[in-house]
Amino acid sequence: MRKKALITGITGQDGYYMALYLLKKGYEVDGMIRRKRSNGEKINNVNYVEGDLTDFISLINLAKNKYNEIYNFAAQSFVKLSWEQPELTAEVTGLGVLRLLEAVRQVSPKTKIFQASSSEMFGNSPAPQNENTPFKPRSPYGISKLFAHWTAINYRESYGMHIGAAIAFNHESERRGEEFLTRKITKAIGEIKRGERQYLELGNLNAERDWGYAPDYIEAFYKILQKGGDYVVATGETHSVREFAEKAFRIAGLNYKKYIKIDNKYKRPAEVNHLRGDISKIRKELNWKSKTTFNQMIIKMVKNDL
Ligand code: NDP
Ligand code: GDR
Repeated sequence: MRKKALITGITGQDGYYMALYLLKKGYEVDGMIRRKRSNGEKINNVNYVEGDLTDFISLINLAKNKYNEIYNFAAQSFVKLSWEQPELTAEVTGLGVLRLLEAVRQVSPKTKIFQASSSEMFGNSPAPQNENTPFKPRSPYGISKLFAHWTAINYRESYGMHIGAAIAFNHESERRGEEFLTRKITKAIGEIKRGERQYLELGNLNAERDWGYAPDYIEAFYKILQKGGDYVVATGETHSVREFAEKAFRIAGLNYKKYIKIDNKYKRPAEVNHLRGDISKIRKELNWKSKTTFNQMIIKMVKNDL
């Protein structure tokens, strides 16, 4: 019999790639959306179902479908916004996960659940960060993700539920939301090239991130769910915001220094300065490492937006 999976956050970057991945493996895929819209982009062969992480009743009703697997990508995922909307962020990104786990526990406790945890939970803990690095989140988003992460661990330990969590470092793609740094840059490059804008305003250029390519990470997420447990998913390399901008503009034949202006409104009240994942565990236990290099990823993203 075909396995049946539910993907929350299907309208986001990771939900999209996970849907394609599971369909290719022969799964029956339900995608949770907040509200059905006739004009929204639809993925062929995904069955869209309504639900919201802030609404327990909708989650209970969905859990009654007794999915083999649930991939939880839904979240208020934009770190900067989490200072402006901390309560909403805690409600969705934190408590939302508790609701989902509890709904599954009550009506379908054998369902395997994947939780998308985040390197933002590490804050400024020294790099390289691995599964044993202390969590010191520095944003309402990071705090909410940490609540969700510990709740997932607690449901595993208290009720024996099968839960896999990726402590995922930044991953990007042509489908990355336009508010996030990498896509904001590549989209602006396209607009500058077409003469639609003259410059790009950014915040802190010195922050360093371990940026990987989202489609590579989907395979890791799938493997993590099959096995259960907590795994760092990263590339093991770090680059600064400045370096990303410099490379991306150069690929388009431009010098970033001529186009970037600093606007303090894009700076955060507290920054996570340096993230670099230690992927020893996932490499050894699940035989996974990312394939696409930093340069290859930037080229794909810039070309897509030109
Ligand atoms: P996106 O921001 O692209 O997608 C977020 C998704 O969550 C959207 O589909 C959105 O739906 C949905 N959503 C928001 N609020 C609710 C709600 N109340 N109920 C149900 N759905 C909701 O995120 P990504 O694809 O980039 O990331 C996927 C997950 O992985 C997120 O949980 C994120 O925090 C986490 N993560 C991401 C990393 C990354 O680098 N991309 C790294 C580490 C963790 P709608 O269209 O209706 O708004
Ligand atoms: P991040 O991603 O906060 O790491 O969270 P984002 O792309 O928003 O920021 C990356 C770094 O770039 C700096 N920065 C800017 N960021 C944005 N968005 N816009 C700007 O203008 C700008 N200028 C500089 C930021 O300060 C930061 O240091 C992402 C999300 O996907 C989370 O959901 C996920 O959990 C983490 O990655 C891991």
